[in-house]
Amino acid sequence: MVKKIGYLGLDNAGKTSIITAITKRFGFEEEVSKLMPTRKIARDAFRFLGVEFIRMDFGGQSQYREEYLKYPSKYISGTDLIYYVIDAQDFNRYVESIDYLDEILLYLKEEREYPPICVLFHKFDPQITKDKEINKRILTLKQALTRYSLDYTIFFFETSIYDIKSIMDAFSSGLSLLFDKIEMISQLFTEISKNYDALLIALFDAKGITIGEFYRPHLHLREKIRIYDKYLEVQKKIMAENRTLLEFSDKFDNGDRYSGVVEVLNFSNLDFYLLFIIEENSEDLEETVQILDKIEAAKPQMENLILQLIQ
Ligand SMILES: Nc1nc2c(ncn2[C@@H]2O[C@H](COP(=O)(O)OP(=O)(O)O)[C@@H](O)[C@H]2O)c(=O)[nH]1
Ligand SMILES: [Mg+2]
Repeated sequence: MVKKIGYLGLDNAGKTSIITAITKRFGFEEEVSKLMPTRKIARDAFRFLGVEFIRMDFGGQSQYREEYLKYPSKYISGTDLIYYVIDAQDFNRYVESIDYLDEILLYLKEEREYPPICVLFHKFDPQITKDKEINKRILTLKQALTRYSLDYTIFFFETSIYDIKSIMDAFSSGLSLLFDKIEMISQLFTEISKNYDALLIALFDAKGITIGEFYRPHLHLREKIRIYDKYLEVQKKIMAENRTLLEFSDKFDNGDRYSGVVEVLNFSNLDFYLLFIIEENSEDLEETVQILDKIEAAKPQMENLILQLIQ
């Protein structure tokens, strides 16, 4: 069964930029800077865990919005997952945006359709994440939106195209809602992490969608982003050089070093990328190498879970 994903929100909210960032993951800045307003609905397809998805980017100009709401059964019905994008910087249009969401959900409720809704407070750029005003405004919006949580599973994310991790996290979290057993992967990683004192264990599909992850509690966002950027670099290298494994070592801003390994796993002709990160023991580098080797022992279990997930 093909699943349908809808990106909805006002014009200029950033929907097409988000989709472009997800599709490209690196080097999308130039393309994003040249985007034109989306005309009506732009569709594309992708596969995740063996399932085919149709992604619909609903142009948000008022004339299109009116059209979708006039013929909702033609446009909005049958969506399995909705990403609703709000330009968090555009305070003046918050009300307009909520009204639009309101109408969409009103229609869906009448039809007894209850897709999960991911609300993205977008353009939450790195340099304004600490800004009091925007945080206060977003919080107020979230409070207003909780009224939908009686009927809908609704999740909130702060995203920015200047933080690709925030985009991929929101996307992956949304998709994971459509796969029953997917949380077993993260649970397994939590178990494994106890044996190796890992900083991070993550599994991505070839397109960079997170299938499961474990982070050591209290690992700072700054460090997560640092590791993710490094991962993207390593994945790119693996693909360019046709490798199946790459070990690397890097340091955080505070000087602490970490070591990691990315391994390509292949099941049912699909490639998966396993990322494993530990702190480096500077006195005993041999120990670090041994731990990275030991992660191999956990692979059969992981393989088993992944095979259950692929549809
Ligand atoms: N500051 C900032 N601008 C963004 C971000 N995402 C998109 N934009 C800009 O917002 C504008 C509208 O983006 P677009 O993707 O076309 O919006 P759409 O109408 O919802 O598809 C463009 O000028 C983008 O460059 C973001 O995360 N931060
Ligand atoms: Mg657009």
